[in-house]
Amino acid sequence: MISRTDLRGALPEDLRDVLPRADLDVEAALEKVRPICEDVRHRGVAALRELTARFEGVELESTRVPAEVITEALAKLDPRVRAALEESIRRTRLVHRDQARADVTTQVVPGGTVTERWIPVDRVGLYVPGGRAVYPSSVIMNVVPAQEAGVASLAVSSPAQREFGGWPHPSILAACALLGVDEVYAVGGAQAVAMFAYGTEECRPVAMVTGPGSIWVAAAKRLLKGRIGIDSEAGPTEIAILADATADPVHVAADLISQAEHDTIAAAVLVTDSEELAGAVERELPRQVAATKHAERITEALAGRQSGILLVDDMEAGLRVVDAYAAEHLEIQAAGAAELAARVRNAGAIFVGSYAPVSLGDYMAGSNHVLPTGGCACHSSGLSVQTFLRGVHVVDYSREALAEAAAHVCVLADTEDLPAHGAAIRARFDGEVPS
Ligand code: HSO
Ligand code: ZN
Repeated sequence: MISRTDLRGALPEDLRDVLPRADLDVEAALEKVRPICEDVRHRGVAALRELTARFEGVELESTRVPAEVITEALAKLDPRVRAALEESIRRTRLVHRDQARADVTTQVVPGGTVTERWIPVDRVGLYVPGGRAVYPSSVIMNVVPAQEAGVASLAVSSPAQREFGGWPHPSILAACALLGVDEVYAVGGAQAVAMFAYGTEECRPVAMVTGPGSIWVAAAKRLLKGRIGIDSEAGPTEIAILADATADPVHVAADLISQAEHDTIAAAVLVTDSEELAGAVERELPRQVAATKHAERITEALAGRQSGILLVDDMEAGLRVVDAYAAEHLEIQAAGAAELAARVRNAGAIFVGSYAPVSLGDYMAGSNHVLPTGGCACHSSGLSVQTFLRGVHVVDYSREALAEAAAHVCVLADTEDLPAHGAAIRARFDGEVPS
């Protein structure tokens, strides 16, 4: 059901060759989404209507979801689901509120200061997938950090669904209502990203698009990056577990399965120095998979080349492997889990010990679940308040403070053969370099 690779003995210098990884070809998808984005750019709502009819089989009256459809979705929401969403919002807000950045002023010289001012992005478009993956929890994970950052204008887009009157899934709409988001569009895939980037007759353009999605959404984000800001490209879900002989194989198997449940190309990786645990997990997986609702999908994900059990000599080697893998989610189920976790350098989020499974983080830990995948955790972070802020340097120097810097500026300007730079300084001192 899951492959096993023995990495005991000397680990290769470049671990990337031996790590399980799907090859997701976003580049190839670019060529397919380019004409879609161009079409939306030039024909706006007419293009969106045609694309929605083609891909979703829905004839849209308008791309914007009417207010009463959103209100009704909340009114009909199962009270248990409502309570869980509200508690998730509360916890996520607690964590993200603490991420607020204070402006910092540095006095560089007397009379010369630089202030870093944090300014929220003005308008953000949040993409929420539909189809098989209908995640109201992802609405929370996108909206809360944007709101806590102070983003003034927020729009959500999610695919039109035939079985729900042509509007996005009601649980998505209800989550929007709970979060106070009333600008929602029934547009999915690459065309939603293009709608946000270029704007249409019904949707003002945004400065930034965030949120997970299919390979088409990832490709559209890559294509339109620059025109719009994006969060990191979200690929299929990944879980890596670093575990030793003390880990409970029942927990380990359950957690691998939990993320494999997302997608046939989701990745589930166990890194362990215990042959016994590896064997126990191998025996446990089929037993648990057989009892799950999405057994077929999970089996395919576990058996895929992106998943596997990696046997290492010890936890030191394990740390090297998980750092090279840079998982979206990394669980540490081992003795001294907190100490090991403190030494990890590359992971989207780290889950410490037996009682912090990824599923908790997906819904209720307060942490964010929109995280870098595909190894991007070595250079990027998950969604946070910071994602939606820009740090702007505000430079304020007095005449005296400029005079004091003038000679150095002029020397460097001459060194770079940019004499007009120096002249701009001298112009303030009657053409002379003040001494
Ligand atoms: N594990 C997914 C998020 C999610 N799980 C949503 C359940 N619903 C990516 O972090
Ligand atoms: Zn999940």
